[in-house]
Amino acid sequence: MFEIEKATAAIDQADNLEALDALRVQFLGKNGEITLLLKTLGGMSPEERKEKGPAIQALREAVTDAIAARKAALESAALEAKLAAERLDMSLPAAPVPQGSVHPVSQVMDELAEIFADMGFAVATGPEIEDDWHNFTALNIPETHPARAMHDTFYFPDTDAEGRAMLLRTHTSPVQIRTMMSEKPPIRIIAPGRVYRSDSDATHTPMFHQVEGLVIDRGIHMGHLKWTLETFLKAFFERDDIVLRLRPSYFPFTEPSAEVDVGYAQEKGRRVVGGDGDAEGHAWMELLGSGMVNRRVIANCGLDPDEWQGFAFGVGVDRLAMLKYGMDDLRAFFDGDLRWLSHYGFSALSVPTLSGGISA
Ligand code: 2NM
Repeated sequence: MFEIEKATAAIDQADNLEALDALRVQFLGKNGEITLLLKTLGGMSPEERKEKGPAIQALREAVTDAIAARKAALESAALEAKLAAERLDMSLPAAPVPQGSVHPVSQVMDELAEIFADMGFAVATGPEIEDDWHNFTALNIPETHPARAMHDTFYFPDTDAEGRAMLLRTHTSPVQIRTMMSEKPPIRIIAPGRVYRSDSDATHTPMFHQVEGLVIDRGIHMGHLKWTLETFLKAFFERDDIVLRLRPSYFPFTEPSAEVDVGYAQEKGRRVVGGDGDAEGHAWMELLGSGMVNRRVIANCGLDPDEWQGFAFGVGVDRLAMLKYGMDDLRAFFDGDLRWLSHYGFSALSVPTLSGGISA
């Protein structure tokens, strides 16, 4: 005998949607208890049906309503639980906690781009696989010149389609050559990037990073060169007492050429850039190569050297990073040791800007 109180009690106690659906089948399914009651109406006399029919329909409605009410309650409880479980604490730091860091070489390259952008220089890039014309010949380093051997070049076994020897660039100067050939002066660029020389010991790695700068315009002279390097080094080392000494030197691609020394002091076993190299407790350290671009190089790029002059300079990025951030072993730069990277690396979020502090 079907009892509505027991049925609604069971429905109200169903503690999940599966249990509730099992009860719906039990009462209202094809062979459900109420369905069977409804089927008994067919065998009744019209009078009996008139009396029992509304009562059975009322049972069916009561069960249907109870199931709908329980279903709504269970669904809203499920939603509440889901919302509670998915609540985010907006005050927590981003998860997972960031573990990567910006390599000091990348950091210094970003700093260089920022400093030189402020002086109107664009960043230029070019291929690391070069031909010997762009890497040597255009730069006034002829076939037989000892400078070619000096650079300890990595050559490829085959030439390119034009029969030119292919190599890994030994400096970023071919980027300057390509820029002079494709852009109209005035030109103000820096070319940072990887360079390769067959050289390996405590202070030399076969791949290292260089940045070279080039200015081509009318009436450019060594005063522009010295001001540019002084302004750059003051911004990079974040101090005003940077003193430069330009020493006559020789490069085939510049004439005249100058080696640029910077004054430094020895503090707690490491070199700290700043001060007059001739002052007490100070000395000079060779830092950059530079000079006025050789008129033969300007002509090689299709420009008239009587109209256009320029200066160029080059410096090791890895060396700049070591001096500024105090590493003493160049080889560790390329070991990929996570302890070294987390010690010397920079946050990806601290982008160098002149307004915010170059390395703050
Ligand atoms: C240096 C030193 C001196 C240099 C010259 C040129 C170019 F393409 F304009 F001729 N690019 N870079 C240069 C001059 C590089 O590095 C030690």
